[in-house]
Amino acid sequence: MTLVAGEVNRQKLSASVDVVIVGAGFAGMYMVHKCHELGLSCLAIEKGDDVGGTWYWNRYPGARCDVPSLEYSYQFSEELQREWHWSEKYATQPEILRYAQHVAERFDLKRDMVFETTVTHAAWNDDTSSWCVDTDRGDTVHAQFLVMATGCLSSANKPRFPDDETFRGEVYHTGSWPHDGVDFTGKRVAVIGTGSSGLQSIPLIAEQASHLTVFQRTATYSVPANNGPNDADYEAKVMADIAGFRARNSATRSAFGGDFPTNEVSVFDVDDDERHRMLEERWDSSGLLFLGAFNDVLMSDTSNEAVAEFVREKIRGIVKDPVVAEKLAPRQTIGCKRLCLDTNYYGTFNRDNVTLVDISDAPIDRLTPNGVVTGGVEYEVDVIVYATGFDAMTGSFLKANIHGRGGLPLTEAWGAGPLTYLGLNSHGFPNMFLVTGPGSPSVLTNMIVSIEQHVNWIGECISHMRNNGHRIIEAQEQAQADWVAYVNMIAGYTLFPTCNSWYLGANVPGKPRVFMPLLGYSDYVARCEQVAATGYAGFQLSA
Ligand code: N01
Repeated sequence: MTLVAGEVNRQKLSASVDVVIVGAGFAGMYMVHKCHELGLSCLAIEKGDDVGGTWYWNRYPGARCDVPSLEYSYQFSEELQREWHWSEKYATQPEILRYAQHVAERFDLKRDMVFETTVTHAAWNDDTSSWCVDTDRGDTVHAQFLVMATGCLSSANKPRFPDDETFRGEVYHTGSWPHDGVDFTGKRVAVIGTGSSGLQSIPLIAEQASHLTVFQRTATYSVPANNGPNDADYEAKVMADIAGFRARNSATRSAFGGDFPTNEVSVFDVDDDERHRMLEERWDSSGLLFLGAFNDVLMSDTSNEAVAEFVREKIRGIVKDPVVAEKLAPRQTIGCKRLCLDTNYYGTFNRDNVTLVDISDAPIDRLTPNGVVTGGVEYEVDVIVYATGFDAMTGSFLKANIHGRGGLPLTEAWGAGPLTYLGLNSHGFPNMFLVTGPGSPSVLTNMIVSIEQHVNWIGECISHMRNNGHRIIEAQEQAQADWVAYVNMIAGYTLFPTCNSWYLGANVPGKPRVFMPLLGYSDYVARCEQVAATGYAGFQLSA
């Protein structure tokens, strides 16, 4: 057990602090730092045995970030930015985890963290105006503020299949990977799921396994990562004006890629040759910003289809077997589900030891002791890898068993979908802040930028409360209703609601179908600043 924080911190679990923070990923870490800056006592409670959050759990082969490493890092400390060097354009999971550990050591964050501890219940007490937080170790800690820094993609979605308990082989989920890794050498492996995690792991598993069978329910659009070592000249240029670089990125809709803005031209403003040239240019170098080749890709069906067909043609060019290529060619709106970045994903299906099983029409019927049955065929395997994603954005909040005013369970308050104001607080849950909660741009942005913006806002809000004699803050019901309507209205202008994405909760059976993130980072930041500047309009502040 690596209880680096030591038993001293454990004693705090029976005490009172100003702020309890749930989670020690990038959000929880920065929240601890913010509390230190503001002189607030705090305690972060983390299930894992170290910091890192999503990068602690997702250790599957090939795991790496799809936002360029020079952007996927904290910006609160100039020194930190200058002293850390990323080795590749897109950082690997181990390197990002090392970065998280470095930050925790450098800013002495672990002195206010406890590990290997799970929050099992959090309840607001109206009499004391404080939160009472219980853990699986039997501790209870009291705090004025509860900050949920649990991450948007941290509650694994592991679908159940009939007779799945009978399978005799090894079973893994990409979002909860063994720390010692998995050796697939000589094994027959099944991967279920072809989202980002599947696409990153499939090429590497195929290199090791004796045979890999990929079960695909929905084909996925992916563009080449074109990864490689970080260019030292480019890094030097960025560092020469790091503040300007960060400001340009923060001024965009997604909080990254400020130096490669969306071309302000529609797909059909240019002729076929020019369109093709522009898409080729982005295909070769832009990663997720491929979709920024034109400004209406996610606004117009016909524009979207032109771009989608370009990618399908690429797939047909890469995959030698035309039947397999057609199965891999997605049909839904491009960008509606998160676009993926890959290294040799489609090409992996040219290997003799890889089979693609399309389960779009015939779902997995059941598991047997020896493998997976679909369409009446049993595929015998030694290992099953679930790359089936997450109960995104709400899963980890709801799992924490939170009860607000009058004992109101969060599961009930959010029964028809998450309700928040600014994605930061929910009516009925005073003094509870959500970091990158539903209703904020979160997963549609560079997450670290959004995390810092939220933590900064929360820190300023707490300071304001302290300076003005307020003890309680809570979103007003009407402001929250208006905000939820606004988030939906913005999504409704786009093609985002047209497919079964996890943004809509459509990947989890029974989850309410609601578009959860807000589109548009820079406008959102302006709104948050305006709310703060007008004395926290839309919130009820009381003594
Ligand atoms: O999960 P996903 P993920 N039977 O939900 C399939 C971030 N991320 O872990 O599309 C059969 O995207 C499901 O099928 P369908 C990133 O934001 C980032 O890959 O629902 N199949 C889908 O193919 C990403 O978007 C990085 O029809 C089932 C797959 O499982 C998010 O995390 C890396 C099924 C799940 O795909 C989630 O990615 C990794 C069932 N019952 C992740 N249930 C980078 O930074 C689900 N599926 C690069």
